[in-house]
Amino acid sequence: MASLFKDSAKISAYRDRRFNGTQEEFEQSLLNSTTVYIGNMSFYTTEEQVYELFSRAGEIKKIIMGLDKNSKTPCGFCFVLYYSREDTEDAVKYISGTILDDRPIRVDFDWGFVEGRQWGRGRSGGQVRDEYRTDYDPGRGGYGKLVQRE
Ligand code: GTA
Repeated sequence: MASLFKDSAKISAYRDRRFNGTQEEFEQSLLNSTTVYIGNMSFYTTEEQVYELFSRAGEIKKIIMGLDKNSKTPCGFCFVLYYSREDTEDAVKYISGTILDDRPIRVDFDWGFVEGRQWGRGRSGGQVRDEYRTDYDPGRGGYGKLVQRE
């Protein structure tokens, strides 16, 4: 069956500012990659839970948990690497928006894992979005870091 995901502009709204290449190379990577990014995870979700859910889409090569660069503890995202493109597309199609640890997770195509990408890029060590959040989210450390500093 022909792939439903032919146009990279439509398959991911995220642009990694640290991707070392042209826009065209970035888009090609998204279309061919066998890596997905999982967002909106609880800090308490384990690699075993991720494995259990994402192996429903196909055989997993590797899971890389996203970590706070200061505390080295999970900070609410991860990368799942599959062997096949079909399984990667199935993960985005069928698992995105499903509930893991009481939270709707977001599954996004990713250009590919390289060393260093497992660390949160926010000033406080976690993810950028957790710097600016103004809501109280007990699964992600309470209030956003800027609100906590006020
Ligand atoms: N494939 O959606 C994604 C994605 N995200 C959000 C992060 N990564 C992603 N990969 C894919 N799809 O390896 C990857 C990164 C990195 C790791 C940690 O996860 O490539 P990060 O989340 O700490 O930092 O990354 P990143 O990616 O640099 O964050 P970005 O794009 O600036 O902002 C993320 C969110 O924060 C967005 O929702 C944005 O709207 C919000 N945000 C950013 N700046 C502000 C601001 N000034 N005010 C309010 N909100 C802000």
